[in-house]
Amino acid sequence: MSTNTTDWTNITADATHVIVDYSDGNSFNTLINAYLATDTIWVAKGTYTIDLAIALKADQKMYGGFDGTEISPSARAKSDLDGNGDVEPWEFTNATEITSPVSTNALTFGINSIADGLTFKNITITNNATNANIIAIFSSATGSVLRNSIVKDCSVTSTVAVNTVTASNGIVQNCLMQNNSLNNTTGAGTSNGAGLYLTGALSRGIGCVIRGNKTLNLTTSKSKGGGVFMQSGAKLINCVVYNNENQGQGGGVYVNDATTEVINCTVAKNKSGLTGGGIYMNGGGICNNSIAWSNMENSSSTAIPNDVYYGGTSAAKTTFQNDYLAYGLNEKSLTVTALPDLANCKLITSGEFADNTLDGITDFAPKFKNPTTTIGAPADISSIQQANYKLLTGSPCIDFASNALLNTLTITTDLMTGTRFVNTKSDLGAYEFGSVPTTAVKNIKNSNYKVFKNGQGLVVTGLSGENTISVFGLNGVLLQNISTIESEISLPITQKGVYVLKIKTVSTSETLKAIF
Ligand SMILES: [Ca+2]
Ligand SMILES: [Ca+2]
Ligand SMILES: [Ca+2]
Repeated sequence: MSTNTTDWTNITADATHVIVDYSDGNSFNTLINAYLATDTIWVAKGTYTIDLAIALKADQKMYGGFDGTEISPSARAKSDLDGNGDVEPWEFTNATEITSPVSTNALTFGINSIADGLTFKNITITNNATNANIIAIFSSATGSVLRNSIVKDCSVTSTVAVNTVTASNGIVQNCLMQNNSLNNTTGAGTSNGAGLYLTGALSRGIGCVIRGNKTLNLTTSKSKGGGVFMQSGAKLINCVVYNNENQGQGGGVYVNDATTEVINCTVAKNKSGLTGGGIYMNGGGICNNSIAWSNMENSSSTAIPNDVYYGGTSAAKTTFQNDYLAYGLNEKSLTVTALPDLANCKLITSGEFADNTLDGITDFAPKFKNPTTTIGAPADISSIQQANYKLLTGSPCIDFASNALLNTLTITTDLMTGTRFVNTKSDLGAYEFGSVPTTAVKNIKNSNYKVFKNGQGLVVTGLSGENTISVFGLNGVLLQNISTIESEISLPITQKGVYVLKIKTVSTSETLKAIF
C-alpha cells in the first residue's frame, strides 16, 4: 500500500494472506513480480510509479481502488468523480493510480488474468521502434480481462505501429479511455484506435466510455479510428464513443472487415480527417442497435456532417439493423457493388439536427441528457467530461432496438450494468432508459459514512459512537430503524431501488441516498 493509506485493518496476515507496506523501499515492479501465478493482489489507493510493465502472470488477479478497510472488492467505494451525474463502474473514490516517468508499456496479461480498478495516467511512450502499447492483452493471453479501469492522458509516439489499449482476443469491460493520443512520426506504420484497438474473434469492448482521444500519422490515411479500431471478429458492445478525432477514416469507430460488429453503441461528436466522421465500415461488418449523431468529417476545406460511411476496400455487404443514423449513409467508394442491408433503421438525411428537440417540427433529435457542444477532441478534456449520453424522456431511440440481436449475444445489461429491456423493448445506444444499476451505490454527498451493497444487503461503514439509522423508501415510508454502537452495520435490504438513509448520533444528523 502507498504511504497515504492506513493499515489494512480488516485482513489478518496469515499463511494465505500477506500485507505489504509499499513504503518500505520496494520498487513496485519488484514487489508485483514477486507474486505467484494464481495470486490475488489488492492494491490500496495512492500513486504507484513503475519503471517497466506490470506483467500479470497466468490466473493472477489485481484489484485496485481500496481505502484499506474493505473486506471484499465489492465493498470498494465509488463516486461521481467526473461530475456527469452517474457513478460509473470505473469511478473508485480511492483511486489506485499507476504512472511512469520512463517510456514503458504499463500492463500486460497472462492467460486468464484480470486487472480491475486501476487507473493508468500520464504514461508516455516515446520514439519506440517496436509495436508499442500502454496496455496490451496479447492473443496468447486468452481469457484475460481489463475491467473497471481508466486509461487517461497517455501518449504513444513511434516509428512503427502504435496503440494505447490493445485487446487481441481479450476483453475490455467497463473502462474509461480518455484523452490518449497516438502519433506515428514517420508514416511507416499505423496509428489506429487511440482509445481502444480490438482484434480477434474473442476480443470485446463492453460498456466502455471512449472520449477525447486522438490519432496522428505522417501518412494521414494510416490514422484510422480516432476512438476505436476493430477487426477480425471483434465486437464493441454498449459503448459510448464521443469527441474523438483522427486524420484518416472513422473519427469515432473504424470497422475493418466483414466479421466485426458494433452493437448498442452511441457514437457522437467525433471528427475525422477523411470520410466516416462517426463510424467507418470498411467493406462489410455489422452495425446494430446503435446511434450515430453529430459527427463530422473534414476532408474538404470545411468540415461537413458525416456520421456513417460504408464501403471501402472490399465489396462485402455491410449490415445496418435498428440504427438511428443522422445524415443517412455516405458511400463514395467505387469498389462497392452491394448496397447494405438496412433493416428497421431510421436514416435522417434532411431536417434539423440539433441534439435536443427545438419545436418538434422537422427536428429528429435523439434527445441526449447532456451532450457535448463541440466536435472532435478538445484541447481541454475537462470541457467534455461532464457530458452524458443517456436518453431523455421522449427520445425516438427508446424502445427502438432489436431484443433478438441482444439475446443472440446474451447481452442483458446496459453500460451502467442496469437491466436491458425496460418497457419490454431495448433502447438504442449504450444506455437503457429507466434502468437502475445492479451494483453501483451512490451517496448524494461526500460523507464520512460509506454505503455499499453486498450479498447480505446494504452496508454502512464509518460509524462511531451510538448511531440510529433510519431507512426510508422514496415514498417516505420508514422501512427500518436500527440503533448500533458498532462501526459497521449490515441492513438486510436486498430489493433494488432508491433509499434514503438518515444516520443520527447524539449530536449530528446526516441524510444519504442509496441507489442500487
Ligand atoms: Ca461519473
Ligand atoms: Ca424544428
Ligand atoms: Ca426500453
